[in-house]
Amino acid sequence: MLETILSPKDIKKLTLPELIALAEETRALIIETVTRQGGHIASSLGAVELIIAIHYVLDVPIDKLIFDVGHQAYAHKILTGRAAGFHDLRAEGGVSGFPKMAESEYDCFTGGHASNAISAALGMVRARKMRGEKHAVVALVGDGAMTGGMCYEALNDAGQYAEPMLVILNDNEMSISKNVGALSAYFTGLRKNAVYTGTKRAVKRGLNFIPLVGPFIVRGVDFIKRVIRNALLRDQFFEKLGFDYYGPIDGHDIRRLIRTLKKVKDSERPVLLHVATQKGRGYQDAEAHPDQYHGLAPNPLDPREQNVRRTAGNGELIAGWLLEMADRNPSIAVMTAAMPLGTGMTAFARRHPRRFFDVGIAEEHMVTMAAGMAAAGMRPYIAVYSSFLQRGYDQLIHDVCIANLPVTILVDRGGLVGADGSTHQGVYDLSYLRQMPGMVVASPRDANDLKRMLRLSAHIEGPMAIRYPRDSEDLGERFRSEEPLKVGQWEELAVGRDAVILAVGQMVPVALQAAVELAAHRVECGVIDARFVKPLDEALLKDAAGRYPLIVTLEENALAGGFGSAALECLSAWGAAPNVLTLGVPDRFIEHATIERQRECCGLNAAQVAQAVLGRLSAEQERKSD
Ligand SMILES: Cc1ncc(C[n+]2csc(CCOP(=O)(O)OP(=O)(O)O)c2C)c(N)n1
Repeated sequence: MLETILSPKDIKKLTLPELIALAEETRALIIETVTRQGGHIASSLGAVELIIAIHYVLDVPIDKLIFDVGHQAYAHKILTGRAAGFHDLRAEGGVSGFPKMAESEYDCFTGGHASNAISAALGMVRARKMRGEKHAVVALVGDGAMTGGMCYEALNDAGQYAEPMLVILNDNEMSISKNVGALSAYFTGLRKNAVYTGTKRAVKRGLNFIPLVGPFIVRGVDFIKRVIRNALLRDQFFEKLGFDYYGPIDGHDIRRLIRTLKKVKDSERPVLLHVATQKGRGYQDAEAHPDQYHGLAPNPLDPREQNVRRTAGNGELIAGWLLEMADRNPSIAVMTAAMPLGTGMTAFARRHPRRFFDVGIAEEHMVTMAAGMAAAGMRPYIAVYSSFLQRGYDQLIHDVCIANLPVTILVDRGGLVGADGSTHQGVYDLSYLRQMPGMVVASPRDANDLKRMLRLSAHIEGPMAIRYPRDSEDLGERFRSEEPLKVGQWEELAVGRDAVILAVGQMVPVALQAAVELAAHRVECGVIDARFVKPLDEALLKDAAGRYPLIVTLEENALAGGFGSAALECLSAWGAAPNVLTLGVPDRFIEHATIERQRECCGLNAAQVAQAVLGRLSAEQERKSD
């Protein structure tokens, strides 16, 4: 049937049994594709019927459908003309893992980060009014995303604006892990209310069977139901915010979804429709372990195996060291914004449950909460992905740095991230973190250095960020050391003569490899591990500027404002003018592909770095001979 669905218009022609069959086919395609390509399987499986019903009732793309995060939108992609290309999901040049305006007219807003859909929807509602248009605007938001403060800023604003818009709360009681917080408990309470709704439905069905008078009684019951509903719901949270609340309804019952959506679609007021779904629906393993099946890495083999692999990485290593540090130091506490699994912190949470906090998808709150903790004498560690830490920029400056509080930020997924693509790249952190006075910014070349940085963090009397990728290359015995690190101290790993590469973090192995390749061209290239992006090792930089005719900076971070800029700023302050080549992520968004390919697109693999150095050296030679 999928082959006949070229656009949502084709869905509207289907009968209920056909819609149910379509859901099964869509689900099968998602399972088949994602277990091969990787991606957000459990969230997408939970939203299949909901998305079919939405497309059945609404008229997308005239009506606007905005997905929060967008990781649950695979069925939407499949049903909006992208089924044939779906096999390439998240691969280079293939369908993106998130809604993308550049990819399809059916994706009216680009997604990836959580809790922004209601704001975007309200923007569209206001645009609709100003432009005198008429169409529906729908935001589909998960209960996990509803732990993010932006949702409430938007609801507060939308409620008083009182223009029609529909917020669908897709409640599966899960964020990536079990959802947290008082509001999550409140939603669960509402779901339990469904018993009340279900009882009424059963009574109504029974009454309809009574000859002649039955239907009249039913109408009377409908009236009473409305009265009871209003009485019960009048003091509810969403109603107070200015939204009419409907639900909860079963998010896998297409008939019910269609009926309800038809009812609320033409409402003259803001409506919140609460839909109960099951994460991972239809895929046994994912239903049983929705957290582990939230996102899968590409694997043509067995998804279960990769889940074992999923938790191993720098985050897990850090959690192991940190829990030992916390055994000895009762001031250490760890927090995460809905990412205990991804950041590897579950082991810490198990060992020190009273000193571990999952705050929900609330990075801004988390940073300031850590500041509060530090101000009250604790040593908080924040475990966060680089791209999500962007949410806490002001809080870092205002709440952490100005008071110089000892908050350590474990910046995971620093650098290029692969299949998640442009919304998740961790390539801005070195730039924005190094702007902040007092912040120590460190990035380890391998796991051994990561451990040394973590140890150092315990002795720093101010904020420190340790930035690392999910996995680091093992550089082997030769580069291993247990010696305590000193803030701002770099290390010269290879001495050369013609050029030196100052490399940061995961670029150190690349620099070492590039130096080997350059040696084959009879270029003697030194390598310095610039493990502190702030403060710089000014003494070694000055020394290198005196010894080497060419200084190359190498980072998996935006060139704009990154480590290369820091080195140039320093050199220009001294009035020294050596030949400098800065290599890093260019000034454009890097789309989904493997990390290797993304590196190549940025000119950052070892062969390309070697070529760039050769190019610059020969250009220099030509200039001199002119
Ligand atoms: C700002 C931000 N922080 C963290 C994440 C990582 N993340 C992606 S999905 C998700 C959970 C979302 O839960 P929910 O909205 O309930 O959707 P579900 O997966 O349950 O369908 C999280 C924490 C993110 N995308 N954006």
